[in-house]
Amino acid sequence: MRNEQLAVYFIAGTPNCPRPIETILQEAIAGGITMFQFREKGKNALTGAAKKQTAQRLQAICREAGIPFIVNDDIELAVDIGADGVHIGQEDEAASIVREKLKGGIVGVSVHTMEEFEQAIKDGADYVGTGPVYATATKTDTRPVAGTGLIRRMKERYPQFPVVGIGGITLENAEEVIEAGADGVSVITAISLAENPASAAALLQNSFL
Ligand code: TZP
Ligand code: MG
Repeated sequence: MRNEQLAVYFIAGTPNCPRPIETILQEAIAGGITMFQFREKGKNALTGAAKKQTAQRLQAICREAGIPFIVNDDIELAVDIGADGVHIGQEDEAASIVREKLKGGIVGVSVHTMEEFEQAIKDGADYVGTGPVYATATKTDTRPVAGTGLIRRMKERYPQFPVVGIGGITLENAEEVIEAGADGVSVITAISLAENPASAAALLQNSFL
């Protein structure tokens, strides 16, 4: 993958979306998102066949738009439908094992310390996500708010390695995350609950100017 593909990384599952997730994804793509992660979690999350069918519809939308379609956690689903990649946490299998199962797909890993970051690099991760950079209500079992300091240190030590910030990122603070050195911002709420997901995505892109 290229670092630029992380620029505006939209993450969503049906519980995050007040309108059909397919519609919101299409609007976000029109606004210029560079990558999408299907993260079907929490209350009323789809499972089984419904989850798979939704994943396949979203995958088709991403393919048409030429952006990577990444599946959160569910390695089996990712392999089953031939997703472009998976995103895993510290609780999941090592990136090296996941990479093997995925045969060439993108493997993203959530990290919260420099040690976890260096381990992810050793394990062959393609990119890491780190946060929560700011307070978020979207995920309740997060680590403490990290601010932008870790991103800064990570990119000082490994300038080329792709890093994306996550957690509480908005149109207002996205620039700060990029300024700290991140290759991009990953957001749920800032796009999924935006009145106009297309313009939200476009404004997030503007954080790079
Ligand atoms: N991991 C750390 S914070 C978070 C995840 C999945 C939630 C990000 O959601 P939002 O709405 O962009 O704060
Ligand atoms: Mg996880």
